[in-house]
Amino acid sequence: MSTVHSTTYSLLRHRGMTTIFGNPGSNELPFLRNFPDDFRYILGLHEGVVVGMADGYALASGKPVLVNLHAAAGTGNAMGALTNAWYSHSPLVLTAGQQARPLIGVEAMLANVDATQLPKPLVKWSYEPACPEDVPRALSQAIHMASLPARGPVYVSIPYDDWGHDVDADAELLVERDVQSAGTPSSSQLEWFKEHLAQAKNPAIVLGPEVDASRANQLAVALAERLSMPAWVAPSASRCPFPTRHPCFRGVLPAAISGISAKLEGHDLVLVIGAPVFRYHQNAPGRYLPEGTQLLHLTGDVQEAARSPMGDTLVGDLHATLQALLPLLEQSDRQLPEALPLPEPVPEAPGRLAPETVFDSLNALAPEDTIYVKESTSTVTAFWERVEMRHPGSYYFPASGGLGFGLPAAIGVKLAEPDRPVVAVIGDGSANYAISALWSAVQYKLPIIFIILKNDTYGALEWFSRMLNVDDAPGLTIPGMDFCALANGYGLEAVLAESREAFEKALTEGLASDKPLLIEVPTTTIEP
Ligand code: TPP
Repeated sequence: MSTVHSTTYSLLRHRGMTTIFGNPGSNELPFLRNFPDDFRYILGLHEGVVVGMADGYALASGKPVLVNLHAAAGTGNAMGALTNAWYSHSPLVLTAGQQARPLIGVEAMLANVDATQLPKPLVKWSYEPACPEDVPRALSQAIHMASLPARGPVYVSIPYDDWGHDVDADAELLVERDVQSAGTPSSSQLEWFKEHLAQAKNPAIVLGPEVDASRANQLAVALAERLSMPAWVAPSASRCPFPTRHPCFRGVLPAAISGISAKLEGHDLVLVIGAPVFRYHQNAPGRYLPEGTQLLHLTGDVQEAARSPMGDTLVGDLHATLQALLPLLEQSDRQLPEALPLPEPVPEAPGRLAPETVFDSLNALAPEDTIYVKESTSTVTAFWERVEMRHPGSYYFPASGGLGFGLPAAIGVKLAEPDRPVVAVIGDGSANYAISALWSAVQYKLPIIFIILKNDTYGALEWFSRMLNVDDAPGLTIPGMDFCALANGYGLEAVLAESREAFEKALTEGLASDKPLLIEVPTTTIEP
């Protein structure tokens, strides 16, 4: 007879979800009993790390991922990381072990009271099965909910006495169920889109993370070339949707209303693909768009579509829509934009390295298919200018700005993409939100290079404090940390690189190694 336990593992196996990220407690042990040989369990030492690793894995693999958390406390620890997973549309199937059913009502230790409320509003769906026999069906629903557009995290709370229950033969029907979505626009919708584009005299294109997630990068390039448009990356970029040395590439739009308006001045049409309109950050009010500019938007997310303050939106599958649209568009006779000039090296001075110098070395030495996981907030602009990214899936940044993503996400990315080099570029502030991820990198023998840019400050906050005229805020400097010692404490090799030569030597050795390496680089502070 099949049980909740055996049916669940069959379901996960059938969906290819054999890598499970977790941090266990007593409520989760019955699920982990007889853990099958064809599954792997990736342990994180804190639930922020667990969700960060799972997020990285889901982003790089494009597949739903099972996460096993411990009751309410584990869920609470995971919530910060969940802000990023929510905004990056990561299909995380979060499960949390619940107390045994008879003990929930009396609020025994580890009862997750009102469990389904706890992760809201950072999940698409939250559920606790009403009876043990419903657990496999609930997990099947969770997997499909997470995977269907717009993708996102879901949550299922499972009482631990459910796992041993028998299920009837029909539970097997769940295992092979397939649920698909289709989203190609109608011919009149395509015609409408085409007409707007054909009439534009000076269009620009703005590309968001969904382009990279749906692997529509080459279609975006073809569209930019077809209409000879400058191509911007949408503000607060969490992925790289467009090759950064392409002649059309213009960089990342600023994350402010007035800043975006200024950059888009002169364009009669702005076509936004696969991004919210827009993901602002600084409060710099102004007109949303320059006078006379029209905005056309394509997204797979109904919420993004509905909440935009301006423009006309088509909700559909990005890849399928672009594929259908391209053959309808004639080649523009406008001149292709000229490629941005390469940035000059910054003069080298004794003392700390400039982050720009670190990025120039990285750009020169890292293989072209390197995947960068970036979480150093003051160096975002410099990084985009200096490090070339050509291939889909080359860049991941916390999608909600919640720190603690970078170190664990790099681990998840490397587990999903073992054949590509993975370099994590992390600020000294950011690194501390999830420092125990280093342990997982060592234990699972993942050759990742962790570069810690140590400027001894919360650099981006120092910049913000100038913007907001707050010149007396405490708590913005973070001196006195030894990242090599921290790394060694988790069993990781580490190098302190205090010159360009030392950094390049360590990087070269790290790239050739089959073990993780941390490189601590004392750096100057720069403007974001
Ligand atoms: N807590 C979380 C979980 N997320 C945040 N974004 C912040 C606090 C606020 N915050 C934004 S940027 C920043 C902080 C603390 C500084 C990060 O410092 P660091 O990683 O050293 O990067 P730098 O800005 O110096 O490049």
